[in-house]
Amino acid sequence: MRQTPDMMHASNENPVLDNPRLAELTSWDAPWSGLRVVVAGIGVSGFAAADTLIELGAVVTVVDSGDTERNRQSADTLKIVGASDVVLGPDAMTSLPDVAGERPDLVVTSPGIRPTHPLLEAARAEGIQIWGDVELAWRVSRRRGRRTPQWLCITGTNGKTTTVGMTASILQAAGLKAVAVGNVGTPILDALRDPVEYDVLAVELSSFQLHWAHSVSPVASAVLNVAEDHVDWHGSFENYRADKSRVYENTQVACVYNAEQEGAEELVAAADVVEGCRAVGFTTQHPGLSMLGVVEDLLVDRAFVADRVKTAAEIGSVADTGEIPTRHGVANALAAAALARAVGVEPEAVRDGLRAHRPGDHRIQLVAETGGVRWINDSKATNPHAAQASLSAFDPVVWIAGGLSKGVTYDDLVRRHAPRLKAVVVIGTDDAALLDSLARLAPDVPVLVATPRAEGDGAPEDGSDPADGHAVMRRAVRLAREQAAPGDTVLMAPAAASMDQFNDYADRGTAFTHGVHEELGF
Ligand code: UMA
Repeated sequence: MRQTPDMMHASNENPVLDNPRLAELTSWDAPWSGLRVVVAGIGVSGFAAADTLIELGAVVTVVDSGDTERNRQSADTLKIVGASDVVLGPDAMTSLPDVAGERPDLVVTSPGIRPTHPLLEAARAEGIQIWGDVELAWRVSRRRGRRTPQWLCITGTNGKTTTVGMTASILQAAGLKAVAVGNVGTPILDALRDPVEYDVLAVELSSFQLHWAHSVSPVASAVLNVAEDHVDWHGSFENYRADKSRVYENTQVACVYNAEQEGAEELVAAADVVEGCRAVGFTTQHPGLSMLGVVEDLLVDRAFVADRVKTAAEIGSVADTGEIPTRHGVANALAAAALARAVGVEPEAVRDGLRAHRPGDHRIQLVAETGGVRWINDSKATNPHAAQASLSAFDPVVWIAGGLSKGVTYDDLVRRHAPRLKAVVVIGTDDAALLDSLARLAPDVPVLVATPRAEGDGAPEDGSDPADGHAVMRRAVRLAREQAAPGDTVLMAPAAASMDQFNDYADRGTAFTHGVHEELGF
C-alpha cells in the first residue's frame, strides 16, 4: 500500500488542492457562505446537496433536464428555502449556467449524469471543480457541537445493498447509533442533518459516486467484487474498475478485499492510505492470516484478534447469513463483519447483527413453493455477475432473463450455466445479445421469448405493447410454468437493467411476484 498522511488526496481529473477557496471547506463550520454552486440534477442526491448548500449559506443554482411533476415540486421547495435559481427542461443543461450573474466556484453533480455531459465538460474546460454529493457530505461531516460519525464505505458490482444493511445491523447490535446510507437510497447528507447524532455511517457507494468523491477518508472500506457493469457510463471496464478502487483512498484502519477474486488485493496495494492502515481479506474458504473466512460451518476472524497466527475468533455461522444461505451471502456477511470489527465491534455483536438482518425485497426472495417448484425473485440481479451468483445456487433452473444490457456481454454467464438450464424465458426489449449468446453457447436449451415481437417497424399484430413489462412478465411466468417440473427452480434473475419495460428493478420484482401469485392462483 502506498501510504500518505495527507488526507486531502487529489484526484487526477479534479485536483482538490489547487483551489484555496475550496480547500478550506472541510467542515460544516467552514466559510461556505457566498460560495457560488451549480447543482446538476434535482433527484434524490441533487435535492439533498442543494438543500444542504442553501442551509450553509451558499448561492445555489439548480439545473435538471427533466421537467417532470416531481422535479417541479422539488424546485418549488428549493426556491422557498432560498435557491438562487432552479431551471428545468431540455435546455437547462446544455451549457454551464452562471450563478447570480457570475461564474460558479463549484459544480455538484448527480451520479446519473455522465462525465461526458456537456455541462460537466464545460466546467472542466473552465477549471471549475466537480464534486458529487458524497464529497460534499464528507466536507460537512465534521460539525461543531455534534458527534462526528465514522464512515465505513462499501462498493462492489453486487451485494452492496445487502452488505451495508448487514453492517448497519451489526453496528446496531453492538449498541452503536448506525444507519445505512448512500446509494442504498438515503443520501449521506440527510443522515448528517438528522437530529440523531450517528456514531457510524455504513455508506454504500456506486462507481458513479466514487468518481466524484475526492477527499473521503473512511475508517474502513471494502470492494466486494468487480465485474463488468455500467460500461456505458464509464466508457470502459478499466475506468469502472478504477473508480471502484477509489473507495480505498485515504482509508484509515482497514482496506477489506475479496481474497477469492483475482487482482482484488492489488487494488488495495495501489491505494494511497493513511499510515498504519491494514489490508484485510475475506474468503468463503479457510482464512489465511489477516483474513475472515469459513471453517466448517463457522464464520471466523483471523484479522482482528490479538494473536493472528495461533488464534481465530468465532463471529457467527453460515446459517446466520440468510434464510437461503448462498456463497455470495456468506462473502457479504464476512465483509460486513470485517468493517464492523475495524471499529471495534465484538464477535457476539457480529453474530447477533447478522441474525437480526432482514434482506431487502427482490434479492433471492422465495415468492412461492408449490407442486415441488420454487419460484425465486432476484430482480436485483441487474448485471451478469449478480445473476451468476444466484444461478450458482440452484439446479435445475428455468431462468427468466433479459432487459437493458448496458453494453455488457452474456457469453461467460451462459457458457458457465448452460448445464443447469432447463429452459430460458427471455424478457426485455433489448434481447439480441442474450439470444445470440444462448443460440451459440446453449444450443440445446429451449428458449422462449415473452416480449411480443414488433412487425417490421410497427407494433405487434395482436396490439400488445412490448414495453408493457407487467404483461410481459405475466406471459413469462406462464411460459416458465409450462417448462418447470417438480424439483426445479424458476429463477427471475435478469442479468440486465429493467428500465425498458419497468420503472426500476423493484417494479420488475413486483410484476414477477404478482404474476406468480395470479398464475398459480394464490
Ligand atoms: N438528470 C439530468 N441529466 C442527465 C441525467 C440525469 O438532468 O444526464 C436528472 C434527471 O432528470 C433526474 C436526476 O438527474 O431528475 C436524477 O439524478 P440521478 O439519476 O443521479 O439519481 P438520484 O435521484 O440523485 O439518485 C442517486 C442514485 N442514482 C443513480 O446512481 C442513477 C441512486 O441510486 C441513489 O440511491 C441516490 O442517488 C442516493 O444516493 C440508484 C441506482 O440505480 C438506486 N444506482 C445504481 C446502481 O445501484 O446500480 C448506480
